[in-house]
Amino acid sequence: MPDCIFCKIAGREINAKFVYETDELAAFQDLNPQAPTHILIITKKHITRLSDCSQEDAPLLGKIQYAAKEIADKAGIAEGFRLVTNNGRKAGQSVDHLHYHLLGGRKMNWPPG
Ligand code: DGP
Repeated sequence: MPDCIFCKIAGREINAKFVYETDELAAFQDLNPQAPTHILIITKKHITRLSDCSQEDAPLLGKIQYAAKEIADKAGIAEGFRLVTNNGRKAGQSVDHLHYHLLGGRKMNWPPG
């Protein structure tokens, strides 16, 4: 998608601090961190939000979970982290490209608000 920030990051047109990459996924540090560790995991394929994925995307969605585990291990937060996607404006989504926030390094409260 030409005007998508995260497509541009995945295509290395915009700089980001990458921590993980495969053919299908990329992960980089959030510009506005909400925790000592705050990493965004994105699909390289442009999917606007989780609600817009199709059944054929299910294996890709599973790979995001495994990537989160690997990144959390490497970041030293395996004992306590949160993986969350904001789906739609009402849930706080501001960038219209599927992404998961991997947060850790501090106590996470519940409910999240
Ligand atoms: P959300 O509100 O769930 O759509 O999260 C979007 C996140 O993306 C937010 O935490 C800030 C981050 N973000 C926005 N623009 C950029 C950018 O250009 N670079 C990086 N690294 N993060 C960005």
